[in-house]
Amino acid sequence: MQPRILIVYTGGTIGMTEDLSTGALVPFSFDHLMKNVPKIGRLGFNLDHVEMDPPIDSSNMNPACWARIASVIADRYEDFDGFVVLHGTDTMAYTASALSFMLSGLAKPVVLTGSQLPIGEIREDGTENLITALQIAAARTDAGEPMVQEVAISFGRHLWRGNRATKVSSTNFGAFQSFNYPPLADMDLHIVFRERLLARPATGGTLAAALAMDDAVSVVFLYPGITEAVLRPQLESKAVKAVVLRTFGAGNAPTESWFTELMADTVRAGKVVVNVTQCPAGGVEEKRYATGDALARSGVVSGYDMTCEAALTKLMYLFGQGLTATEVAAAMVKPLAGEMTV
Ligand code: ASN
Repeated sequence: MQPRILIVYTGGTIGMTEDLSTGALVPFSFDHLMKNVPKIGRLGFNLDHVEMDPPIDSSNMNPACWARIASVIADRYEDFDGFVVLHGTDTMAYTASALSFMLSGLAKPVVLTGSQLPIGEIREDGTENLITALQIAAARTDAGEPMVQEVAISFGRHLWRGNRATKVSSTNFGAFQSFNYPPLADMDLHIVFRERLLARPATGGTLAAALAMDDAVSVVFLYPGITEAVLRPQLESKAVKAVVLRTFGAGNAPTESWFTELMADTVRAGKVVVNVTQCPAGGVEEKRYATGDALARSGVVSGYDMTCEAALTKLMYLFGQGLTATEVAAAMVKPLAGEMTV
């Protein structure tokens, strides 16, 4: 039987054209995109599509759009073997992370891809990325099971776990990297899957889509010279229930008393502070330095080796589930969808 794949088109460079009045790239229709990939028919797949109206540059992505993508996948889950989400690269890692939490029990591929140059230009990476993503979504194991049973990003020469990936280049055709988890597949002459690295749902897994995401979450990036006057209003804001604290190195932060007291005050006020390193690779080891230990003692929880994208969307998801701050803090240190190594 032909593989049945649903393409969810959200926008991004892959489907953009030039605005003749400004020369800037703007999102364009799915029909335009398809007209420029005539060889897609040669795959012999049974394709259908859903188009976000209007298609967007992914800088405009938000939790409401994530809920739309997740509900499309959940509503049509039984009708398709796999799902390809076409998405701008700028925030693709956030969407992949969010979907990985929102779609629990996933046992089919959800493959995000996009491109650095629009399909239809003379030189571009979109055609290959789209065709490869479709082939990955259709791939099966020897036992006939879907090869990929998680949310992944297929881009350039690699397939990445979605909630481990991060955008590393605005120009390179290999726009994504996952520093703390190896590629799930390498795409050269052949698509070679690393099967032992692929996630599998817990036994009896049935898909459950959680669409509520709580956006009362923020990111604070530390730097030498940060002051209490700058930081305290951000952490005391009533609009914020939780903060991803981007720390130095192995999870270190200043030990000046104003800082450690502010962290303790924030946690005492019932907020969740998650320690995630600014380093692209490696993670938080709280007890390695006194400067990290001080944070842990003030009640800040470790984000281990999570990306910022994963930590932020995990907080949104957990608060969206209606959990209390104590419950969220406890859940943050446990892997939900392969996003961390504890
Ligand atoms: N600005 C574009 C987007 O994220 C970038 C891209 O897709 N390459 O929608």
